Amino acid sequence: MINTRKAAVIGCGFVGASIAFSLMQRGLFSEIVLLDVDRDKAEGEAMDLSHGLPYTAAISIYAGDYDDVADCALIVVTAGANQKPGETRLDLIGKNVSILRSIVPELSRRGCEGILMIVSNPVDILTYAAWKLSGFPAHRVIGSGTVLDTARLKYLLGEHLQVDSRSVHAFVIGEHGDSELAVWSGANISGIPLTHFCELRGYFDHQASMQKIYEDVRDSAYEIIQRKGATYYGIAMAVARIAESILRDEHAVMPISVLLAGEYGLRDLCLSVPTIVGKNGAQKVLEIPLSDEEAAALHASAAQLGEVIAGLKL
Ligand code: 6V0
Repeated sequence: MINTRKAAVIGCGFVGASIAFSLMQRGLFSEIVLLDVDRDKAEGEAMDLSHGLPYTAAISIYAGDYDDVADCALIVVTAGANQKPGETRLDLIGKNVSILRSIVPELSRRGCEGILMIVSNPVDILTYAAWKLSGFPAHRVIGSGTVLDTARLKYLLGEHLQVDSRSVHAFVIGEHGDSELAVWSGANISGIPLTHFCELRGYFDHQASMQKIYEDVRDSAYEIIQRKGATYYGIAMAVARIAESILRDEHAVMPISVLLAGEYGLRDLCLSVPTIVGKNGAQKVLEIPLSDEEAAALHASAAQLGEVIAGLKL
């Protein structure tokens, strides 16, 4: 049986601890289990977070083991190595697939019925591996995907145009990584086509601006890691937002990483495309209109991920 008010975070490093903090602030769950191979780390984070409880809602946050995870409605996996300066996300595959192999069978063995959300990188590859290793239905295994990259795009466009980033409607799709793409053809500011809005603001150099903003989004993690060693607050808020849509069955449209089964002419790999997110996880993968150039970039991103997946022995 699922306890709809219970979540687990597996891996309590920078990202896992920040996610636990973010989930706690949103008050979505009444119980949060923290699990890490380094039990002391999980216990320390649980103690630290618990000391904030007098200022939030009544939540039980504790370090646990896989038996505690079994009935969770949401299981977030952040265990694994992070990028070191100069490393790409794809450089982490070997280490992180083997960590996933030690985690996912523990969940399957206990018949977990909650939504499994992968955050560790390379997130698309690990989401696919988690789906394969778990035997769970595909809609229950999702990755945080390009939800974070989409937030970065909205933020940078908001700054550029001096408009609230929540009024910016645009997606980053494809790999959460170097081959991702921005869907400029559908981007708009509360219904006003992007190029039209730019012109209202006195900007006419669309091509150059879009390229610069895309590169800044794509390279954000490298820039942050170079300065502070890791990225964690942005992803923590993105994960809490996905969790909220699952818990409240909101049917929000978000570019999570999902298994494709023919959408966009792609199959047997996970990558991010706009998807309706609700209590069953990925409720429906949406096929949005893409320009020819965007469709080609999505296929190139998929080809790169497909090659990596072909090399995995799952
Ligand atoms: P970190 O601070 O090194 O934390 C990793 C944690 O995982 C450590 O506490 C480890 O002890 C723990 N761990 C390792 N193996 C296991 C295991 N088998 N079971 C349980 N716990 C284990 O790394 P950080 O938190 O910075 O990053 C974690 C992962 O998130 C990395 O793969 C990052 O690349 C990835 N990120 C993904 C993002 C996204 O948008 N999807 C964004 C930022 C980071």
